Amino acid sequence: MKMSKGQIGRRLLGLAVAGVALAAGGAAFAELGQPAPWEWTLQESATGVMDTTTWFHTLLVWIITVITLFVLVLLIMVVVKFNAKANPVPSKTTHNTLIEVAWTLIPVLILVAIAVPSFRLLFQQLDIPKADLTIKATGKQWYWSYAYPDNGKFEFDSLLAQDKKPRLLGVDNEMVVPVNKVVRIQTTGADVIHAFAVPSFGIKIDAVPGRLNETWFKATREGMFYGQCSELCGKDHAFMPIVVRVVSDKEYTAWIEQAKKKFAVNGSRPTAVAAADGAK
Ligand SMILES: [Cu+2]
Repeated sequence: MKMSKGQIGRRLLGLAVAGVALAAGGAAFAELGQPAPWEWTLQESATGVMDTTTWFHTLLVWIITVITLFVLVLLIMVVVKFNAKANPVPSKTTHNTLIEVAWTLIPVLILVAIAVPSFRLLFQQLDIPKADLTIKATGKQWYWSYAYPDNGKFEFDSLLAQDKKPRLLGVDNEMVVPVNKVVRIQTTGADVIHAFAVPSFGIKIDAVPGRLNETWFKATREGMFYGQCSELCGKDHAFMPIVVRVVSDKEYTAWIEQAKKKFAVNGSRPTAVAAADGAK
């Protein structure tokens, strides 16, 4: 099939319009705290670290786009201007000092421009501020356990709840934290390596048996935030979601009181199991 120039132009225009529409609609696909159908951007941010991560990501996309287009233009120029047909008598040029200095210096400057915000983000992630609250998240085959050593000293299990929405992300007992407080997460694996990750908070850290890794977040808005185990850990790797419920100070205090009673003695083990243990 042969297309006329007009047809090709119209097709390209159609593609461009579709691209712009998709880009404009991208924000609509993103949902706070959870993935959305056809989402192709990062999940909406709920912490300072994720704000910086999102900003840095956008910066890199722009830099890489400009570089790619620039190289494309150079390639086209080479093909059109410097082919054998256009140059029956080849040029004998071998050096051009100005260009050589430029193509060494400019990439160095670009790398420095990337390195500065990159290190700033790394420090923001790794330099953990004074924590208001510590939670220990233990990855197990295949669920998470959360311990609150500060208040109440209780621990409970968090298992996938098939009947809850969003599908494959809901759990029976979610981690609950207060809004605008620095939460330090200490994580370890009870059996194999798992990874604790919540995209909206910009955190992802391995939970390694025999070792305590830590990370932190300060959620700036209330709501439900979903994540998943992010290290292939066995057959039910896909079925051990992470759910963090961010609530007000008042709600948090109330929850702590409730949780202390609910999880204090027997953890979240079914009553029958606990009773059997007691009978031994
Ligand atoms: Cu896992």
